[in-house]
Amino acid sequence: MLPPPVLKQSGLHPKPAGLVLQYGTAGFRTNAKKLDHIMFRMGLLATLRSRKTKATIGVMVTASHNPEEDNGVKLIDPMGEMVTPTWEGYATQLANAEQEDLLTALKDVIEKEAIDMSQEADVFVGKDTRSSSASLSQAVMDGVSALGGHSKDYGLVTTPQLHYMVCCQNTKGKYGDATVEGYYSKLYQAFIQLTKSVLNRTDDQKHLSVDGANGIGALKVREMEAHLKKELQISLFNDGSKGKLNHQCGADFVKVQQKPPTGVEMNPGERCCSFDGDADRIVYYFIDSEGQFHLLDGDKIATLISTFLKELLTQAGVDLKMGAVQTAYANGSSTRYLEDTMQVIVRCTKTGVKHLHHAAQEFDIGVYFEANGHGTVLFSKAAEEIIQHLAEDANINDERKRAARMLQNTINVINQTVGDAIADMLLIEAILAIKGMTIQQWDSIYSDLPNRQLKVKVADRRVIDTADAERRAVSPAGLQDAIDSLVKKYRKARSFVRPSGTEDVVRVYAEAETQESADDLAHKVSLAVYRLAGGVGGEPKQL
Ligand code: G16
Repeated sequence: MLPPPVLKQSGLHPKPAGLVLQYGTAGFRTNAKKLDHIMFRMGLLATLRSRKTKATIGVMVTASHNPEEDNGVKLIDPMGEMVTPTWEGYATQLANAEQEDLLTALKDVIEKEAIDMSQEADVFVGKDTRSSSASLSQAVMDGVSALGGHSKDYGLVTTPQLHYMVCCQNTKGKYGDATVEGYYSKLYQAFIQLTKSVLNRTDDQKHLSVDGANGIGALKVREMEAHLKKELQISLFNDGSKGKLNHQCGADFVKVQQKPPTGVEMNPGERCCSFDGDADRIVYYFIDSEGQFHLLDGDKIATLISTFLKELLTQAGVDLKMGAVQTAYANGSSTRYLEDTMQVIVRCTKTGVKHLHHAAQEFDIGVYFEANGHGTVLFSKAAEEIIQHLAEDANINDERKRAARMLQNTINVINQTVGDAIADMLLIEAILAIKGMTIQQWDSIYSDLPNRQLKVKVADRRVIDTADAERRAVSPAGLQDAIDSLVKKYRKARSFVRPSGTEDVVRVYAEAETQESADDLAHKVSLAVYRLAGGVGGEPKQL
């Protein structure tokens, strides 16, 4: 029942005996040298998933924020969302089957899912700019063809662009045109519609500095610039022409280090933003007249977008249930602002957009953002229909109609399949223009509690198990008690630890009333992790 090429082809992409990899926060991710067999096998799996769903599946070769020498793979389900948990399990089984057991592992999935192997299979493949991505994406396509599927190679695209293509294809064009050109034109038109009523914007107001992290986002911003017809004037830095991917730049660096990236010219008060390595995250920042750095992360973005949407809903006179979804990393001030001041329902999920996306689907309008800048807005089908109906209603006043049309354009500018740095950037720029708001005014909506993120190396990070959306460590024994007693020593403090699903580290987060307290707490919690969870490479040092 399995086509003969599978065995032969898999021999060309052999698994190193004994190598075990876990499906992490966003797929498999490790040093690129260990990934050839994984890519081939994910090509096989995507082909099966396509047959099962009778739809096109996406495979993106990227390690996003990780260093250049790493790579990884993200699997995209028919509506552009992350692949379902059951299939993550199959991915792990296939990835870790020894060479001689691969056919059995494949047959097992085929049987469990009752897959009709005569069904057509289509897989869209994309890759980031890493030097290893070309051969690894070829390995994915080899996997697809070994099982008799068809692959379409989109080449260099951002992760969200590939999510978008998959969704367009499976909605038969309803979501948009499944081409890069179609993507730009949908986003651009919505952006222009949103901002067209804002008159007399100066060139300074239209200007934005973008740090492309020396990755795919930089290439795509260049491509899109022509479409923007100077309505947004971008100065692009870290465009990949000389610097190294994600090195001292990019959204993850800026967020974790809480400082500007290298290579970006910053003038006081000017808006700047950073993408990550596959352009699915964005953070904003500026320096003030005293040279102090201000970060506007995913939490501030969620607040800005939620405020905008809530105002439009009121103006349109429509009652839709709006909620915000965050993770444990969300700054305590942002949660308080959303709940107490904005009266928005807030949910907390585990790290990973797949979890946030799922929780956001419970609302008519779900705004989800991780503090690291990964997020988007989801509109339920019913909400979209209500908004469309209002926008076309001849019997409502101009103010309501205008607000309904703005909501429609917001739906069109945002990428509802996944967090998207380019789409989020256009929405943020449009909101700031419409509200006539400077980045300083946006920043002053609420003040972040000082916070610190650290990484601790341990022998096996799986010894740490968490509960309550990763806010409590249930193992190893004694760790949570140690964290609790440390937290009690600081005002307005909170801390948690969790194993990363993309890097071989344990992540530590702490926030407190002052930066000194947050730094001290993070350091002491890191020491507790090191001592109780098998730290390696020397005790963490005081900051
Ligand atoms: C991925 C996920 C994000 C997650 C991040 C860090 O981002 O898509 O949801 O926040 O990894 O995860 P962890 O803390 O488990 O390492 P990206 O942009 O690297 O794909």
